[in-house]
Amino acid sequence: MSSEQAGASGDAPGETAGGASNDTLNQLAALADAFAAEAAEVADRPGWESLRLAWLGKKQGKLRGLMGRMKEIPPQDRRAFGQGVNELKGRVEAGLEAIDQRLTQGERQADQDASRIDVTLPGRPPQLGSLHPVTQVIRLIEEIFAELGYSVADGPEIEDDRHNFELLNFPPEHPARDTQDTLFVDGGLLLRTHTSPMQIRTMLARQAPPIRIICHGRVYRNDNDLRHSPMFHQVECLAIDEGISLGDLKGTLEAFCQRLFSPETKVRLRPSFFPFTEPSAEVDVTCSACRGKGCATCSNTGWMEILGSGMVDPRVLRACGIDPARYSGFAFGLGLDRVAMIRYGIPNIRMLFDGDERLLRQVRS
Ligand code: 2U9
Repeated sequence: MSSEQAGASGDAPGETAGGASNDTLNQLAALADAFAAEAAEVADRPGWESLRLAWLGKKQGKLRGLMGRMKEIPPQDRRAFGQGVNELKGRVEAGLEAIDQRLTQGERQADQDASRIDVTLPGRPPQLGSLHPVTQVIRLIEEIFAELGYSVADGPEIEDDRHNFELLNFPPEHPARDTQDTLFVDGGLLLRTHTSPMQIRTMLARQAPPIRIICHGRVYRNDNDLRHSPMFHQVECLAIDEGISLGDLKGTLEAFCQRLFSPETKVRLRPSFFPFTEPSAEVDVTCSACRGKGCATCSNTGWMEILGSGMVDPRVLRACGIDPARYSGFAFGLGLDRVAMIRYGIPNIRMLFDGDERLLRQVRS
């Protein structure tokens, strides 16, 4: 009800159909306009609540005040006044309801906007696993030897004295059999101290050379200090055929080390002794960290001592059923953990076996 509506009743001036004076009804119409104007300003819930209290509030609501004025209205106008007030109340209630709906709709929309999934955002990448540095090194070594025509042989980690020592020409009193060096298990068995028994088993099982194999895996020694772990990893290479010479050993070592480290890598042999090879040699390679200049990895020598090698002792060949008059062979071995530490700059062997995932993230290939 606007002021024009209130005045457009067509009744006699100053009177309405119900008999209320125009002044009173004009006041109601002005209130309706005032409500409409205030309602248009409401932008949020607190504003809506203030408007409701101002108009419908039990203590200070404008409509309650109007009803309180009923006594001042002449009796003949009361009906029309009551109707007018009711109509205004209806408008106020409907107006408040409309604002409530508008606010609710806005709130729902805001909720939806806040929880909307942005399908254009990049997804979270899945956490990828990675291979342990020692596994990465052994995979590379397997690949290098596969290219050279070698296959991979396997064998048990729990061995007997015969395969681990006797057939490898360790004399009965050799100190490697001491409990200070070897970890024994029940039944006179032991944890293999090197990967060589796998070659012994391969030779015993095979009909005749040529043999070109590598063997790798865990080996165990009764050693536990800052530089040694009771379990570590080795790989060994064995080639047996007619006419195999020390030159073949050196050529294979060079080809292998240049693929494992870098094409510029140089190899040098120093005389040594192992029960299972004769002659035997320690093998040094130019330091891959400093390229031979001298650094902490090579103790400032420019060379890294990483392999042992030699021509397979004829007694080992004979013990495994291979005629040393017809066949000869070379063998060499190296520690995989040492290579992984050099390759990935890992300062302490413990870090390889601690199971700390941060190491794996740093050496992800
Ligand atoms: C057979 C005959 C000979 C394998 C060899 C070495 C020399 C050697 C060490 C290097 C570092 C082990 O991890 S390490 O401590 N290895 O020095 N290994 S010759 O000789 C064999 C193997 C099997 C039947």
